[in-house]
Amino acid sequence: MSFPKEFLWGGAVAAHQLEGGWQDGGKGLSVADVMTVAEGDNDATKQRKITESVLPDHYYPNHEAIDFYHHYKEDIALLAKMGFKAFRTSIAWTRIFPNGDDEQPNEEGLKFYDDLFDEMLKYNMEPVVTLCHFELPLNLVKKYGGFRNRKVVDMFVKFAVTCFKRYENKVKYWITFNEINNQADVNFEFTAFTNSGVLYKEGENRYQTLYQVTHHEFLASAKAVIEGHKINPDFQIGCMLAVNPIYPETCNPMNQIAQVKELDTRLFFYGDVHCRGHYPAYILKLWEKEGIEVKMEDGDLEILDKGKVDYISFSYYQSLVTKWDETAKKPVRTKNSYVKASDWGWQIDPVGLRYTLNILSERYELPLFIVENGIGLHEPMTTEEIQDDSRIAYFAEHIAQVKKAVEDDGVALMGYLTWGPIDIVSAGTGEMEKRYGFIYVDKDNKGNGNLTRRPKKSFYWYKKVIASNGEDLAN
Ligand code: BGP
Repeated sequence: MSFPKEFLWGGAVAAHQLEGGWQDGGKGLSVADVMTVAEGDNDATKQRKITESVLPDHYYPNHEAIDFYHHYKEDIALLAKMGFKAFRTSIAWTRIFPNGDDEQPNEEGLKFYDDLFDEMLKYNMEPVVTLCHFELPLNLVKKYGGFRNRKVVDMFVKFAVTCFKRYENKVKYWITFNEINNQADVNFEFTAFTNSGVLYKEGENRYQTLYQVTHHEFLASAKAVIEGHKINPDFQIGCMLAVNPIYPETCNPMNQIAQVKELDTRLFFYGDVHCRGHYPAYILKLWEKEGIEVKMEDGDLEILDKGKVDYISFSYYQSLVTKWDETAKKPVRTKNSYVKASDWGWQIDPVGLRYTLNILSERYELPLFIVENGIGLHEPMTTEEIQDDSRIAYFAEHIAQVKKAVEDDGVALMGYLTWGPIDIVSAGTGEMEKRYGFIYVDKDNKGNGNLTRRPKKSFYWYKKVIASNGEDLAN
């Protein structure tokens, strides 16, 4: 048997992408509540609009999402039917501290997650909880500039500690910040907003902002790890990285340098600080050369060192390719002719997952946890069972590679969670019709539909995979 007996099979979601109930139970507005559905005909590049507040005549898909807030019992029962051993969700910060800077937590919000975790535990489903998954209180953006402001560090820690104490006996696995590194590309304004509540100002040095913001997030994460372990030494508190392995286009030596540069600044920098507890030499040099000055206070570096994470969780969807551009003197992206892409242009590469597991395992020697993997598909509404054979093939090929990493390469892996086991709102585009689920939800991009849930063919396939502990991948 390649997977250990206690291997955590299951799925993952984020509160804002499925809960709905945007004004229920005393919840405040979050960044996700002011994002529309992306428009445009190019699936790969369309982006969501961010509005200053909730405006009339705009459709905000996260407001209702799939109304998990009112359907969670039915949904958890369906996941339990598949045999889920773990379910990852996030705690919406705005249910607990509606404005982010409130004195007291909101009891109704705390109670909702008590009930939700109890429901999972009833089926022996381990909760895996992300504290900050793209849902900062909007008030923190407006009043403080999001994580630009050091004050937000302690607000996050207060939120984390409130959750640690309240759910001490229900939740063991925690994640501090979802995909902390996906804001590394500063040309992409959307991730600065969703990850950190940052709206770039005209003409500002975005890299200066990025590194200041991430310093604050590293501190917030490290402080949460330190405080969490005081509350319960058995807590497992991890970081979360969006991993897109980046291959060099050819064996041209300069393309290897392009790969090193890209991986360092987009991935390893974030993993290194979280796992090794200090800033790596390559980033200190980059700051020096680019004139970036990150404001730190006495004791910060000690906190980073003490607050190292217990494990590394990560998402994996696709791999990328880079080459050195001699004219621009920097790496540039190029296509991979060896792999196909999804309808949204995401390059499908199962072997890249094995590669990822290897590079993370070798570099950090920490347990790994795959907490997102999956494929978004167009699946038109039908009354028949959806025959999602291409999803089954995607998962079978990825799990086969995960197996090799565990069996042949000696990677220590805690579990495998698929992204969006039930159809939910896409984070990147706001579409409902970018479907990841084993369970179909009757709702479209405009909000039409009666929210009925229906298992797809893959529902029964994944159930069999879990029951056989990953041995039976046949369709
Ligand atoms: C990751 C996020 C998720 C999620 C997933 C799929 O970046 O952590 O929140 O949604 O990607 O992306 P999308 O929903 O844009 O297809």
